Amino acid sequence: MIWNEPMECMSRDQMYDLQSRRLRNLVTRVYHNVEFYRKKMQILGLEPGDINTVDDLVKLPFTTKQDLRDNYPFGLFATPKSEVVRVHASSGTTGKSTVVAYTRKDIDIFSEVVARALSCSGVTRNDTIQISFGYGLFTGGLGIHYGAEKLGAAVVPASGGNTAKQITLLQDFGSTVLACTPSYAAYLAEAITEAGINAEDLPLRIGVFGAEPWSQEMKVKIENGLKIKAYDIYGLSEIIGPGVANNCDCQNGLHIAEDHFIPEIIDPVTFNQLAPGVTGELVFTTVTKEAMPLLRYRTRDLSSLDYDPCGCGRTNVRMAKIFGRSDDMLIIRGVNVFPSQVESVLLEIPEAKPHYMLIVDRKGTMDTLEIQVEIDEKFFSDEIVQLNNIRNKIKHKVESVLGISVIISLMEHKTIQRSEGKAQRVIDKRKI
Ligand code: DLL
Repeated sequence: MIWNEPMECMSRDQMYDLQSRRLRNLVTRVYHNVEFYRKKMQILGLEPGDINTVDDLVKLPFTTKQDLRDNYPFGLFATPKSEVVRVHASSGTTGKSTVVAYTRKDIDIFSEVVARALSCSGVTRNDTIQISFGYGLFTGGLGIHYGAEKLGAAVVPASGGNTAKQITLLQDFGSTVLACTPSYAAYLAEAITEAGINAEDLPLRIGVFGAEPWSQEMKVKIENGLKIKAYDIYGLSEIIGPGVANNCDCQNGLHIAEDHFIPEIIDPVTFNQLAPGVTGELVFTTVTKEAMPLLRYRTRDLSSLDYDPCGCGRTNVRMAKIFGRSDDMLIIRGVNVFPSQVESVLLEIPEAKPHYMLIVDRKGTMDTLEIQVEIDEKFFSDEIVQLNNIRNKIKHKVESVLGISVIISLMEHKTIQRSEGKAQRVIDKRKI
């Protein structure tokens, strides 16, 4: 079902007009209400009247995570604090966390875009959705919660962790939809099998997974393990949280809620806009948010845009599945390596389980990449020859894709830490 047909299926011309109108309104609001934006625009010699259509976006300054940090906690608010009804924050592995805020209308928009995203994944009011994203400052739990309620589904607010309890809830409450990170879904699939439960006996039918990059091969492993159809939900706290974009049944990219978030793809070095189909950094301008709207926010996520009509009937632009962030990219002996590339190769190998770690180090002047990967118990053996064969097979495949030599360490069942939220899959000892 298409949740909001007028907004999701309008003509491209109508979308252009709507976005342009909303953009004009946004620029006027931030110019008058946020000193940070007024100053940035003044430096560029810009006044609100200079921005008339979406084509004028390129004149506007970018906003970065550093800008949010510099204005920590509340410096970018565009409304009085009394209008704010909720705040979220991202933990941030480096530096201070970034804070985001919502007015009541912002929460309505958040719920609306999540309801759309869930509908896009085939979720209906007849479903029971188990939300195993963390509840708290992270936007995953509460964000999906409000959207699922708006849709009318029955919400089981399980939050993250406590895997035994999650399985009991899946069984006893008959959850038909699971929302969590893909790495946790892979862990749950394994735990269900270990508990002697046949996934086919569970009513679960749909998975809504996101908050971290995951490969097509990981999707297949999870779908087979849980006997469900999996959908990709994308978002980031700075823009609103989950629900910025979602796959439809055609599974050919994620439709962006572009009446609220205008996307651009830029070259991260020249900052020029890139044409549809070309991969670059995703940038969003939030045209309807009240408390903390952002102009041209640089996400660091790498994707491309596709404006071609989609078989599902939605006309909203699609972004390609994110394969990584520019800051996730490892440079090993001068070669660019994305963890998701390694994941794709590993999970094509039947003996490999979806649990792995990349350990980057430096011996002398030489970078090294060790890939630790768990092997399915069925294939683990006391015979060194057999293990060597598996190791060589993996090494050969990975090296032919990455173009650099790697060290493969086969790991026994459960020796790699399982994740309940976003997985941490890289240890770069060069930085320690
Ligand atoms: O992860 C919001 C979210 C919650 C999205 C639940 C989906 C589901 P942050 O913690 O601010 O917000 O992290 C945002 O996570 O810039 C991407 O790098 C990454 N990310 C989010 N969704 C996806 C996805 C939430 N579907 C950052 N595929 C983003 C790949 C994703 N990466």
